[in-house]
Amino acid sequence: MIRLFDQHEIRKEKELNGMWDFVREDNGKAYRLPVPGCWEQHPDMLTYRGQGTYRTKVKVERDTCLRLEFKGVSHTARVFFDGKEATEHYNAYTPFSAVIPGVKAGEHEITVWVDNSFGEHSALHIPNDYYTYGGITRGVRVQEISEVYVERVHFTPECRDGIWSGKTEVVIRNAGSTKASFRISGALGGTFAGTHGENTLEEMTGEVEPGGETILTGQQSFDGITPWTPGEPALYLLKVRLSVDGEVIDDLIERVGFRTVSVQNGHILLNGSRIFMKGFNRHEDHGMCGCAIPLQLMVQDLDLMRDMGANAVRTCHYPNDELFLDLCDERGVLVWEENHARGLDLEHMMNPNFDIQCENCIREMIENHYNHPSIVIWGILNECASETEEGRKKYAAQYAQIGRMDQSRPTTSATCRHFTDICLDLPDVVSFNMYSGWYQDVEVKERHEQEMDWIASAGGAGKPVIVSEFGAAAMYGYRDRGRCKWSEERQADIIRENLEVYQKDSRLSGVFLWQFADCRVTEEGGWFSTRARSHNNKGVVDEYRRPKLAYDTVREFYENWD
Ligand code: ADA
Repeated sequence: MIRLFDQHEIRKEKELNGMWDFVREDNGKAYRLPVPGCWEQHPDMLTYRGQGTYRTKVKVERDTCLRLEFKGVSHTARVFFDGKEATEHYNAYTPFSAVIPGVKAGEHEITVWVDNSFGEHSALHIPNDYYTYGGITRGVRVQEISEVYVERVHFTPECRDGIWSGKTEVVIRNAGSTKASFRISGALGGTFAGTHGENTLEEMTGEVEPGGETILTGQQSFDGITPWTPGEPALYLLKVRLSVDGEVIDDLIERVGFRTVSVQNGHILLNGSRIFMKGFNRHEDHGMCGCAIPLQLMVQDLDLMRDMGANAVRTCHYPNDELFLDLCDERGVLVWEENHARGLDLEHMMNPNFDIQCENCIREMIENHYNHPSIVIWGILNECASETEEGRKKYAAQYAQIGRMDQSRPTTSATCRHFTDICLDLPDVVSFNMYSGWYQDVEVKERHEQEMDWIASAGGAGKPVIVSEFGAAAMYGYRDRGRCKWSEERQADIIRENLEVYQKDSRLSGVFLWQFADCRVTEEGGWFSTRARSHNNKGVVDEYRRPKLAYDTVREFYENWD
């Protein structure tokens, strides 16, 4: 399963999830591997870092134009169709596609060369305090499209005096060789839970040059709308149809929610009402399947977070699988989604590939995830070099890119450059990571007040503030009546001491515990190579989702946060 709802009634598509042929590049050994999946799941490849090639066949019933879509390949892919290169892509965490016109009926081969190696070529996937797996790690689908087709639909809800309206932006592409005139029609139908009367979209017409794209934008009000809120996450299917010469030749269905997000007087507002995010940081990582997490285990994660009283999740430190975002939309979970970057100092940020790899990640994240009502804030550059002038230029450029693409959500970035950060004036929301009681043996409240005073003096005055990370480590199953560090008791104590302070601070707009589950880290290089078990052990559940004592501590606070 790639999405929780069908995205087409006209366009034919087929998921290519299943068993693919795979050959390791280092030793030529052949395997049959599941897609989606991580090659580290196979006992021969537990720590394999390198390259390999996946192969599968597709059968096409009629001459057509094909669109291949990959939701995630870790971390670099080169895609070939019948041996001819169709596209390439860097970054495990964003979707990409290839359009192949003029495909004849019959059987064809799709080949995907995959690389998860580190080096100068990779500015974002580097040895880090999480693991870069290898493989086709998210869903794959093949679609038969017309040469003139719907590339993307973005929906921006607005509310004035209680009347809901929306801007619908439709991108039409032309993979053919002749100019085409087209018509757009559509409707906004029934909520996820039930059915309201259909709101018909106002029709639009346009032309698109061969090899080009045309963007049409419509704005209209809608009747009988139920807003999307955490308590009642009403969703609507937005169906767009494309006609040429009077014939409907393509369509695209998106699922949207009517909600607005804004910042005002130091708070974050959803539909004009203040929200407080009680959240977890969650890596896409699981002891059973690495980063290729299936729906069942995504559901379990959200059930456990909800059981602890959480209402938010931060996709640390990269864009997440859309299937997970679909679940958050349906459950009313608030999402902080961020581009791919963790702890990159200035030397890493000056890698010649850094700017373009970040720019592509942000563009693909927003282009593909724009319509998810659960995403209420865009984050960038977790703990990167925001204390330097050169770093500031890059932060500013990335916030500007987000501003050009999406004015409907606030921005933030989690800093650890305490007292030295020179970028707090740039985002809409200021966020900081603080490990009082774990990395710093300090009095929590005193250190928190110092941080809040500094933020107000260093460009953050009047802005909402989020504690984006706090927590402590514990080895699952290690109990100690002395409550020593690494025991479950001490982890629960430190989390309690932090939550006691944050719960009393009405200035805050959210707290995100580090972290939901233990996750695998990279052994090569860096301070994290000393991590016990080659895992980041700060989860309140371990990598198999077995709860530690802190589970109940978090629940005690999150369930009773007024
Ligand atoms: C940082 C970082 C996290 C994780 C954490 C830790 O705040 O943002 O990714 O590495 O520290 O566990 O030390």
